[in-house]
Amino acid sequence: MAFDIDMIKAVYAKFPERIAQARTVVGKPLTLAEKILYTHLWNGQADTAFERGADYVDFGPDRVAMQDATAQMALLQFMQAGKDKVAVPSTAHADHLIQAKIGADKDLQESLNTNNEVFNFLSSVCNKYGIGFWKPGAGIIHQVVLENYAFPGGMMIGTDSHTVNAGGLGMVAIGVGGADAVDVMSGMPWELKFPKLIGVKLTGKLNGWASAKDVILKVAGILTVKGGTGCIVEYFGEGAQSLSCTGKGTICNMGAEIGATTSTFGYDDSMERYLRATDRNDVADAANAVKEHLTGDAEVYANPEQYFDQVIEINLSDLTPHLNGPFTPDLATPVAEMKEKAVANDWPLDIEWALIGSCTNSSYEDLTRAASIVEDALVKGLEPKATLGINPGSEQVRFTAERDGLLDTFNKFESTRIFTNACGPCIGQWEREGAEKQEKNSIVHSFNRNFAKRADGNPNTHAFVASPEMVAAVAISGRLDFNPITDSLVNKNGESVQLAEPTGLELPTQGFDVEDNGYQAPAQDGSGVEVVVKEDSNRLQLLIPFTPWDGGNITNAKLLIKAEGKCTTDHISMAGPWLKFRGHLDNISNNCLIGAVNAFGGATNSVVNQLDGSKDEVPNVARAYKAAGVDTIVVGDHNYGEGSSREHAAMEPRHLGVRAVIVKSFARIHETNLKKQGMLGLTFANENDYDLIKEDDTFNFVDLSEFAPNKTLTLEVVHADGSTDDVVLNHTYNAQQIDWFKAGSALNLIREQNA
Ligand code: MIC
Ligand code: SF4
Repeated sequence: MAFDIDMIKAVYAKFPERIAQARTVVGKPLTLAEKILYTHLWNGQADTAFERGADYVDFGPDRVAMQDATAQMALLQFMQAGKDKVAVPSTAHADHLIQAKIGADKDLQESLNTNNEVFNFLSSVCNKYGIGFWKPGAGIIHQVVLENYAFPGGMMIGTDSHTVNAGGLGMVAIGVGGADAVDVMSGMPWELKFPKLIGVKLTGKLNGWASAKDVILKVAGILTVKGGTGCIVEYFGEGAQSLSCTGKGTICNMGAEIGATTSTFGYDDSMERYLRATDRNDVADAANAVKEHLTGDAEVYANPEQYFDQVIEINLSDLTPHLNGPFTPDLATPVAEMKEKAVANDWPLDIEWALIGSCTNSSYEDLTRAASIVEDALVKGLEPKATLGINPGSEQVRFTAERDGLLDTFNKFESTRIFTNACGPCIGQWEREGAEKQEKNSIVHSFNRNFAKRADGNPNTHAFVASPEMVAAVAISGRLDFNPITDSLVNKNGESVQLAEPTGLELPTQGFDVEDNGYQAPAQDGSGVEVVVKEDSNRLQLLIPFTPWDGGNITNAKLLIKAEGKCTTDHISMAGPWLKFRGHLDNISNNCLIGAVNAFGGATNSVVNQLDGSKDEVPNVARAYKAAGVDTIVVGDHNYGEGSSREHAAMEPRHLGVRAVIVKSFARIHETNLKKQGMLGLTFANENDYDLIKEDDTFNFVDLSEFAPNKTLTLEVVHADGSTDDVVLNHTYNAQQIDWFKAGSALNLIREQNA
């Protein structure tokens, strides 16, 4: 039986009427994304058609998901909201804080020892406020959500950018910062700019070495890391229906890498099979009863150009495996072209590590396809040249894979390491031997992100993203440029052999099984539960509200850093070793912008303190300005804040005295996080004005008292020689968001309202 089945039935009960009404106001057939959005309006029935990409709309999501590294901050904020219980079903998942080093059991025990305080905090907060808690080892948030909570036609938000994974089960699931989660858990509306819609028509059928992963690797190559910004991507067509449910999850998951608000697929047989296999006949039956509402209207899919803002068509029959990278997930290379491209770019060809896992590709099907390659290699007398590391997605997947002999197969390669059911190397929780030497090297993995330093902290590790079966093939060959379709390998008898095409099982033939899934249900009445945050803790710190706006202009501000090129949330607030401070704002602020490249000189974590001319690390300089009462600004390039939902990337600069972040363009979640935390997130009206900003400039806002929706702001830039430039700045704040700025943060406003 499914969790929260009554809630799901109640959602479906509203569908027929609300969708009919939405079709009337919109005046044409509806896409699936529109159906889900219009059925989840905070105000109930639609009475107006929203302008895509323009109107801010209040929604009422059905549920909230959080993971340990973001839940700490989300729940510290929720504790300030003055509520006794969460308003919608919510869960927290302990998955990010477990390091991969020796192997599952030892690593998990080590994590329990070192993160005990945080896990206890999460467990007790969840217990107190009615939140389901998935304990360390239970699995990666998005696999656990897909297995237990996602449902076709539902709307969910989650404090992790890959919440979008649940689109594989036909949801509109959106990654957000913790402050957004606090809104929904407090019973308030959740606001989103009505997204634009991209339709991806899939024809044909995957064959040979091509997999669902290659669909999104290709889409990423077409749309780039910012091509999906502000959009929902809806997949449809006979090709879409031919994909497994977890394969659809993989595609939706990596929609985060093109900046998409989310991605989704219409309800179909593959989803029904998955629901039934994961013990949710009740959800499948309920979904079947409203089936026509859980997919786009037929007219839409017949003439997509008339209904979507952009349409892409991919023929799955022609798709070949890809490797995306290094350093960015949109640098797509068909495997057949890798030889030439790698040599031309001087990418290291030898591979030492090949990693399978992450929320993107850790399903049962993924493991079976990768295992089929290993099995074939064993039969053909091949030994792996690289080490295979595997993180199963959930305890249910791991237990079943063990029962069915898949883990044994992987372990037949002596070097294989089976790590915990957790994020592990995907988020830098990987004690890779020798990484500190910072040698230039390449790795392949089935994860989604491959930003510099992300997996092992080494800036010279070139990480390439591929399907699990390709990762297995690369592990065996030890070569980045190995093309399993054409290349042969020499086995231990000196014979030349070729790997067979992968085969896999969509779902376990004997069904899933698990002994202890790692779930902790919350107390019925949590009022007596005590939540402990020790005053001297270096892991957890109660939040002190940010200072409200004083009504004046920000003047005499200094430049903390002008970041050049890619500046993702990994650059702004690095993960890996810093994850341990995610519940302690002051401590984690010591990683603020340490990965950003200084436009003046190209170094990282080295900026000039204009007060005394010295050079120091970014957080130190920020603290020096703050101590001297000098405001600061940060300047950045395109797609600033790409990647994660971590609101630390907004809270840290806020905590350290940064008042405005001014960039060429923002990634969606980060821009919202800045607004929520009472910061000014602004964009250059004229992109070239980025070039005007000098290291020793002084900045004066001149018209902040007139801060209003749809009205530009002006920044006076005073150069060291006394000359000035007026820079026009755009923003996307609506009236309520301006109130957040005025109050010092969105949370300050909630607190005022609940007082
Ligand atoms: C990631 O993949 O970058 C993370 C770690 O899951 C983040 C969340 C975080 O920073 O805690 C994300 O994707 O939102
Ligand atoms: Fe975890 Fe990696 Fe997925 Fe983020 S992308 S949730 S770190 S597995």
